[in-house]
Amino acid sequence: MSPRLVLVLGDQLTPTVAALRAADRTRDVVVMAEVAAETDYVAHHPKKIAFLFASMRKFAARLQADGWRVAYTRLDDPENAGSIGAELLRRAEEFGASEVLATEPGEWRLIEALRDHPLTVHLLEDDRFLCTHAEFEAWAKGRKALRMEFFYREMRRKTGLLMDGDQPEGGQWNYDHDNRKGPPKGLSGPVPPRFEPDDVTEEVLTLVETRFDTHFGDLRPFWFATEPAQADKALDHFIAHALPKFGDYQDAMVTGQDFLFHSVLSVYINAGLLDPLEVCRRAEAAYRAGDAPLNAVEGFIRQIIGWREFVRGIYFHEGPDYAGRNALGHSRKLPPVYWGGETRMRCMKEAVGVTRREAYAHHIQRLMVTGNFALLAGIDPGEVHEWYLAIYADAYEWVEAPNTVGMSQFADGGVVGSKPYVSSGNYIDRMSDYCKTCDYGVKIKTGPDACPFNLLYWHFLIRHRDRFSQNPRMAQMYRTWDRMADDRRARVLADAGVLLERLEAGQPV
Ligand code: FAD
Ligand code: DLZ
Ligand code: SF4
Repeated sequence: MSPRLVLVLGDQLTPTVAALRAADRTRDVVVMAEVAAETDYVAHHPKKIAFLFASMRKFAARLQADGWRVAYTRLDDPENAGSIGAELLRRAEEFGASEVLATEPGEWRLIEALRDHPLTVHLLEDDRFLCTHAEFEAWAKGRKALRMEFFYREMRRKTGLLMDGDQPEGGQWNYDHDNRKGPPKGLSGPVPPRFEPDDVTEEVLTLVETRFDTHFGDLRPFWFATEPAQADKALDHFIAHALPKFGDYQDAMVTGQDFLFHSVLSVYINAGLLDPLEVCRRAEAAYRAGDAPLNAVEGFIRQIIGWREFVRGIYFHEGPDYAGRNALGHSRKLPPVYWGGETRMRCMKEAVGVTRREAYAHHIQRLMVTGNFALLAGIDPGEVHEWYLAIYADAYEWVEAPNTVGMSQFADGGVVGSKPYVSSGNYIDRMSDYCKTCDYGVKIKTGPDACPFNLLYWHFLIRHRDRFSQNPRMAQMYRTWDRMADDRRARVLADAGVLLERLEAGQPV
């Protein structure tokens, strides 16, 4: 019997992934490939590429040790065919194979490439998620609006996580109202464990240093886990040191504190080094043992079995055109500040700074700083989407696009969220210490020193008045605007216009 090829992509590094489970190690050949088509379709952060290549190489070695035949192509292999599709063709010829077993990729782009491939590709559903495509469709059917909160309750029931019989632990499904604390002075969180690069990782770092030196982001110091045992240590460390405060300070932002009480586990979960359900079970065990409070553990579990599964469901439910949507018709170019360009805005400097250093920023930095600014300034959501997809180590389209195009930019017209996440500087001031050292004044509402969020907030609401003024959750803001004196309103809009012109001209703000 001729062998079949078993495709394992860079974010499918799970020994029990569907294609490996369906394969026969005495017959089939595992195909893994570092290819330019994947490294360059957006200019990924060098730390992300290094993390994936080092993890892929170690995963391949482990499969070989377990008795699999693995055809692994390195990026600098002279025979490298340059894309996943072309590598499959090359390996098919080499091994006399005509069929491929593949776990469904997390991007429509690759799904379509595999569906249209000249070899016979058997696409198997990726069952590393809690909710299957069929279950999501069944849940979504007949609903006017898809809302995370109701989906999340289904996932709690399905997994039994934090359940007390058929009731939610503690009597409430969601403890978010306890999770909105601003940071007290001097708040600092534990630093996630750092893993010294071994020889395999060092070799990758040298390769990435030479091949991707034009990509935005610092490669070194490189400290990510690149194998499951290390990722497991990172999980243990989070549960012991950060989880207890995760809830309280989930929305907080502090200068120089890159991680606060966040887990920094998405990079490992999304690539397959950690199992999401196991992560949740460990968090629940900490609660049951009395080591972490309910508001923290519920909040954390909600992010994983709620938001993470929900956005994935949306991505596949909405279809291949999703990432290209632009419901608000925004078209401005992404300004240089996103690539580290000069700025007077402390919050943007901090959020872009950690992104450059670590290929990471926590949720509120992504949503309420860089995302909020792009939305208020009317940046083309396609450009915003490409930025997030490129520069975060945890970014793959299935999770990044619904968060960016949907939650953050409202470019899906309200599929993910019922209202846009927009705020003036006030919110950032409440949740961070940034404004204290900013060149702009968060309390200043007009003029050259006015916080840009204050100006652009009103500009956004007014230019989209037709769409949002009837939204019950936004009506209050329109009433506030309507009560302002005419000359004040004219001044705000004129000053916002000046700011937008500066952005348009590529000048720093
Ligand atoms: P924690 O705060 O510790 O949260 C725990 C876990 O919950 C995360 O590891 C992650 O697996 C999950 N999670 C939390 N929020 C979300 C969410 N909204 N959607 C999906 N999973 C979530 N997350 C990604 O994994 N990849 C992305 O490309 C990505 N892009 C984003 C883009 C924008 C504009 C926004 C607003 C959010 C994005 N997120 C993305 C969601 C979230 O910001 C990250 O999952 C989180 O910051 C990862 O850091 P952490 O592991 O420390 O998370
Ligand atoms: C993100 C990425 C990068 C940078 N490089 C590779 C690669 O060389 N080979 C590979 O198999 N996968 C890579 N990936 C991950 C894929 O882009 C990812 O599997 C798809 O985007 C689907 O989620
Ligand atoms: Fe950001 Fe405005 Fe605060 Fe400055 S004043 S840090 S621009 S929110």
